[in-house]
Amino acid sequence: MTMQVKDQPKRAIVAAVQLTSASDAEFEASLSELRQLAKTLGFEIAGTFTQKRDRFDQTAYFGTGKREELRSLAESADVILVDHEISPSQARNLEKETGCEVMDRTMVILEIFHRHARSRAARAQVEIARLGYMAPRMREAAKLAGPQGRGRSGVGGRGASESRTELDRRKIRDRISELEKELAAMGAERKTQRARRQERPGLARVALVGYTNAGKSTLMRALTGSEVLVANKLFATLDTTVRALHPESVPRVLVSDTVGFIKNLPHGLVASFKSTLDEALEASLLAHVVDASDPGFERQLAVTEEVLDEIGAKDVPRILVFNKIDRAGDEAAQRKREAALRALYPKCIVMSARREDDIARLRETIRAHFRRQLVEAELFLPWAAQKLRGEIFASCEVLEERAADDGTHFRVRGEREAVQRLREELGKPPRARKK
Ligand SMILES: Nc1nc2c(ncn2[C@@H]2O[C@H](COP(=O)(O)OP(=O)(O)OP(=O)(O)O)[C@@H](O)[C@H]2O)c(=O)[nH]1
Ligand SMILES: [Mg+2]
Repeated sequence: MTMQVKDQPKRAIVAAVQLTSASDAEFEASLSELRQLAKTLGFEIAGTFTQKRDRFDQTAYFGTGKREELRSLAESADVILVDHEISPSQARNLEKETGCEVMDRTMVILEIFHRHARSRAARAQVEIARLGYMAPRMREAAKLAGPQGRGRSGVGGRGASESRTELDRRKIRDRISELEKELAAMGAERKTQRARRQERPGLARVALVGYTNAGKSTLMRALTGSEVLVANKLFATLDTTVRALHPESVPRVLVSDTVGFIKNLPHGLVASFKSTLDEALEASLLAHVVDASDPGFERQLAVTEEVLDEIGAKDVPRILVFNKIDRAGDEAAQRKREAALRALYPKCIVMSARREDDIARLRETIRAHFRRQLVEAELFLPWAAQKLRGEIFASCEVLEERAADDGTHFRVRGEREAVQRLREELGKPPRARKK
């Protein structure tokens, strides 16, 4: 099985069985998403091929008669992309009958992740998921190759092919455990980095989460002035990045950009990206970004909520951000969409990442959320402890400063923890104080 795409764009047929349980709208939305995924991989769409059925054909996904039809259509194509996860034998049979390479939805997504993974951790995570996906398919390939490769007499053939499969299986298992060890080591490293971040005053963290291509990285850029990758591709981002909200304020807010979600995200990927998302889970606020211009936004929203649930982030407070409103048609259409969204989700933000004012409003909403968690306090800084002055200014907003005979009185506003830490530091006898 090859997953290589040559320089010449490959021509792909997007193919799917519409089960009786799938509504037309749902089915269409899923197909158009698969087309997007295919384009992300650089395929040229040669056509769409569908069949209504009450279940998948066990042998080759489509029914026998329909496969005849597909065969003639397939003559002008290189790849058939199937919009479901199909079994290794269904894929092999479909390949044999059509002469095209067959990739199912899972494989397409895995391939995109594979190409977009940059960091060591993301690469290892994707490889684990790919190996997990490939293992049963290699067995299938070996089963088919077995009798031919060993001659039809069958003497020793079956045994030989089985032991080869066994060997491959062991190799895959070993490789997976090797990668898992690497990841565990990287996890430990990340933990220290994280701990270091936590030591710093101002723990306010917001994570941008949401469906792929919703505009998370674009918002990350706009909010933090950083140069993260933005692309009109699915799964452009595979690593979590963390930057400070810009311009800085009290408390200092850290923003993280995360990997996007998609319908039927392969399970291997959910598991492997959990650690990346852990970073996001430490956020005390989630900004759930949704593409307001997508007619299927409700499905996107539901998928994201499901995954958040799955990774244990159900109870993290969140703001719902409907982005890309500028793409929802002309001004009247935009206003109408906005009103509809507000009626459905009264507390949501409706915006466009292309509008400065909207970005400013989002920034302010995030700040306000964290400001609400601030406390006001009186601090007294004796002359002998002036070294801590810088720390007060760094971790709190100073509302008032009054000099007295024995030191300085401050009225400050800051995070409860930051104020508490300063209090403790100031309460210590001079020699025990942090230098
Ligand atoms: N018209 C319009 N386009 C936008 C807006 N926000 C983002 N985009 C575009 O949408 C595409 C995807 O944006 P990204 O920021 O990469 O999306 P993402 O959510 O990070 O996507 P993944 O990393 O793939 O999960 C890019 O082409 C952006 O330029 C917006 O408000 N309006
Ligand atoms: Mg992104």
